[in-house]
Amino acid sequence: MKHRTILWPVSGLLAATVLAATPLAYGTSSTDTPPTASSVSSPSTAPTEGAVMAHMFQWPWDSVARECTDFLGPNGYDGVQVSPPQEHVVLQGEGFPWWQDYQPVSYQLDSRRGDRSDFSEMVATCNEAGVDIYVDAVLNHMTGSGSVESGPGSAGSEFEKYSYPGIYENSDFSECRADISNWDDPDEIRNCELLSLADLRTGEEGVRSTLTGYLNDLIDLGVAGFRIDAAKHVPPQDLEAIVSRLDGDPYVFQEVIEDSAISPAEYTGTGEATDFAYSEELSGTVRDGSLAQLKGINGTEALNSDQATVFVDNHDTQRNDPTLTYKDGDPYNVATAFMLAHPYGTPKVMSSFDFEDPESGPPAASNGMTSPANCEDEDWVCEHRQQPVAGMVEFRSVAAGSGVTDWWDNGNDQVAFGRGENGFAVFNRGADLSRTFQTSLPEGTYCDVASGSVVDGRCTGETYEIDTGGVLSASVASDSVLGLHVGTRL
Ligand code: ARE
Ligand code: CA
Repeated sequence: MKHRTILWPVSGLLAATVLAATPLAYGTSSTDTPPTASSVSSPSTAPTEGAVMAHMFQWPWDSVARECTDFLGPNGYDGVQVSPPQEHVVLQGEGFPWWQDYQPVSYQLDSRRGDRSDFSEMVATCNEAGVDIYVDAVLNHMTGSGSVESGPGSAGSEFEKYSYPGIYENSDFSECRADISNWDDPDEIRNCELLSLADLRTGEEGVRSTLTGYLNDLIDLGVAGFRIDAAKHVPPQDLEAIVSRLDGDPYVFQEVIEDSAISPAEYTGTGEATDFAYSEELSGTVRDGSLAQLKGINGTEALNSDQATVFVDNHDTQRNDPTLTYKDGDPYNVATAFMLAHPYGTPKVMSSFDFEDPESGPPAASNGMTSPANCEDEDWVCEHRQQPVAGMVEFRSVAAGSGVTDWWDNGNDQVAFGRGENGFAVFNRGADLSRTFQTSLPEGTYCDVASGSVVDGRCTGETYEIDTGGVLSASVASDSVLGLHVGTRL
């Protein structure tokens, strides 16, 4: 895997020292660990093992910057996926739906979330807080057919479908000008139109260099990586050609929804791929309460752990699929905490705006500019701040390098497992649970990170004792989580 730095297992003591000294961030622990494995390059921007990103869906740039400083950095989040920053269509007649942003008009950084200088300041502020920025990059297409088929876009540019003055002309778009209809045919999926969106000829040199120019401009501003939107609809060799020309070694993860025609494995030469099978299995199993079935969960067969980007829900599935979301409350937090505790994939925590209508956009001014986001405002859900979620971010980092140990389950709706000497967690979708667990943790008093954190040397949540034999006696309420790790041994 080219885009991943494998770090040496961090011992509990060392991890605790690192935690005490600095907020967790990409690269901060690399100076304290032996060299990276020789089979991979060592890009400074790639996530370390144990890294966690948050998807700050539709958050404006100023607000992301503040959240990086106030919460994401101090709580150990390593990166943020931000919504598309490029100029997009403005669909006033439809009430500025969130999805207008996925119809690029130009690559000027001027969107409903702010302009180029707001974007650039956000990147700098987040980087300062130890948080990387990953941009949702829409490379497959430009605008579609719909209520608005001509400009101006969010930066004022004029356009029509297949004509974007100074950027692309008619001949830059695929010959097929019809929607994908045969989803068993990879050529159609890649060379016809997804949702009527003008499909770029990504095999063409001019198109490739325009896309590379856009991404390199973002890298120049300090962006550390990209989510490649609709990657399944771009031939893998085209993405490989585009990404190979990028400056530095950005972290790349590609949105590929496995189907009968296309496997995410076709994309792993370029970066990670989204693991939708993992999401379905985790979300479905936790929803049904059958947690014991999660033993050994490892997502789609086509991807290894270090090739997979994992999540409980994303901005599409939370609207369209029978998946757990913030609307499910505690069980949703159990699912997210499990994902963070379990060593598979690179996890992404969803952070949403509250919605009833799946089409509606985030809170906005009358001109369509997104209103500031903050976690005191109930329009913004802030899943990333929920204690069982936020607390497990640090757990994942401390546990990096240790596999699953001491697995226990009741055959049904209660499970527990450790991460060697570094951590131990319990997940309960059943009745209140009281019992003893065998762990591999060193003796001591621990702060439960699912219920609180250590502030000025004191635990704001529950504390638990581990005896000399590693035994833990614990009570874990229904639909809750317990998380102990050596970074919060008191
Ligand atoms: C909107 C309207 C359309 C209209 C279009 C153009 O809804 O009716 O034709 O505009 O005017 C988002 C929204 C879309 C929106 C689009 C552009 O979700 O509703 O269209 O923005 O504004 C497939 C792709 C996958 C894609 C999903 C949505 O493979 O890549 O469809 N996901 C990404 C993003 C989306 C985004 C886009 C791509 C477009 O995450 O948010 O769309 O940039 C099976 C198949 C999958 C298929 C899935 C869902 O699982 O295997 O391939 O995903 O069903 O249909
Ligand atoms: Ca395409």
